[in-house]
Amino acid sequence: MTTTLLRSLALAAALLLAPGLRAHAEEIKVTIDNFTFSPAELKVKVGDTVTWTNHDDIPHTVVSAGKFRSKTMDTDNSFSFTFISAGDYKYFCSLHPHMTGMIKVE
Ligand SMILES: [Cu+2]
Repeated sequence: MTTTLLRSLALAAALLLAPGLRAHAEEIKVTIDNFTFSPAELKVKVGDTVTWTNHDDIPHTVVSAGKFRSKTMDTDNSFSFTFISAGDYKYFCSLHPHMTGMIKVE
């Protein structure tokens, strides 16, 4: 067996033993339009980054109590957060608390 092949096998074994580790985390987009987060509920994996972009012509925020808090986003402004632990993250707009969303991180 060649050294290269052995290295490949070792790498494959390491990947199999560490299913939680992924080479490429994803970037997921949530849009804010007409006072609505879309999609309102989202499933992502640990390590993924979610970016919210405000398409309304009035300001909004993205707040998850104790987890993350954006600045006030004017039109076309964005806020990103990388989820490093699993769980359900309910969030809302602090300026319009009836605007709610959920990120499920697994
Ligand atoms: Cu708002």
